[in-house]
Amino acid sequence: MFSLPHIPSEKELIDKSFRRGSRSASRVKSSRTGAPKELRLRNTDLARIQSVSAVIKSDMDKITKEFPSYEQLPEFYQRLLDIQIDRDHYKKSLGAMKWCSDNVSRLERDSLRKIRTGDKNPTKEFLGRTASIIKRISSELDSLIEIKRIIREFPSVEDLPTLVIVGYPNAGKSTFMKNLTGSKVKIATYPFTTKRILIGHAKIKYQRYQIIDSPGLLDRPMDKRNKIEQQAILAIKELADVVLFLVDPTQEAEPQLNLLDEIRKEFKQKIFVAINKTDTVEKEKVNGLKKKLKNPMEISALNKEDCNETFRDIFS
Ligand SMILES: Nc1nc2c(ncn2[C@@H]2O[C@H](COP(=O)(O)OP(=O)(O)OP(=O)(O)O)[C@@H](O)[C@H]2O)c(=O)[nH]1
Ligand SMILES: [Mg+2]
Repeated sequence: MFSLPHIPSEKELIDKSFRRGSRSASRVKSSRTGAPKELRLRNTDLARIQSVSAVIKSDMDKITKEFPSYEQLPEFYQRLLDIQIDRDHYKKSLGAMKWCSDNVSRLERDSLRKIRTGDKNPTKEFLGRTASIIKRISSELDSLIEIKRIIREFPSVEDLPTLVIVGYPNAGKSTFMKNLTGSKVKIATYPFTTKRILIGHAKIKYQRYQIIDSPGLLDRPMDKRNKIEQQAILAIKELADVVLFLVDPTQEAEPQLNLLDEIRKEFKQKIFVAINKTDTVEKEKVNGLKKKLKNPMEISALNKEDCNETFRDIFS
């Protein structure tokens, strides 16, 4: 979706640029120009400094130019990033790349001038100061590596009628998603298996629909919700045309009903409710739950046909 430049770590950048510097220096040193020794040594230092600097500037400038700025991201992705990182930190980290490039350029200019005017040889000092400039941006490089990982995992949202599947952890959301859309989502018996918004597609005749598997939500206040749950809230808020709320009859009913109430109050989209796992619980239990819900569907997400039918009911 976005082509993102390589972000080196502090160590990688120092190693890479210094290695390139050494290589250029030895090339000049061993070249048979017939020039006097002193001149050759001077050219060796020039070559080393210029190469080190070129590598750093090229990496930093590429990041500054190609890494999307926060403002360039579509709004939904900004919100998704907001959940996971501090946006000021994002801006500051990108700014640090330019700071590094500018400082290395300045240092290079000063050092080259010293070499040409025959002042005290500045090579060692140049290398030491360059390394400390890079060390100064170490945590910003790490942040950008993390931001890049997040951006790469962005779901690719399309402008299609969209169903968001929500519910308690372990309710069977991903199982439903997998059987409806064929997406290879992870399913497991432990809660919070799904950690981010995942997108799949299903069709009715020629119309494509976007189906979103969201992380589990717990019944607790919004400001207590973790980053994983917040993504589920964002999916409802920003992407859902309709919501499918799965109730898990093998788990305690009350917190799930509270959660359903909250979602009904908080969002204006139509919420469909299905009692899942009806293949595994007693009929009385399902009937007990049914009394507390208005006309819920009864399904087993393990059964593909149930998933297809639920989907068609929702969009009919
Ligand atoms: N018997 C039965 N088991 C089900 C059904 N649906 C899901 N499961 C099982 O319930 C467990 C949790 O399923 P998931 O699909 O991972 O649940 P989830 O809601 O995506 O869970 P999180 O991602 O952690 O929120 C798995 O062991 C599934 O096999 C069902 O209809 N019947
Ligand atoms: Mg899941």
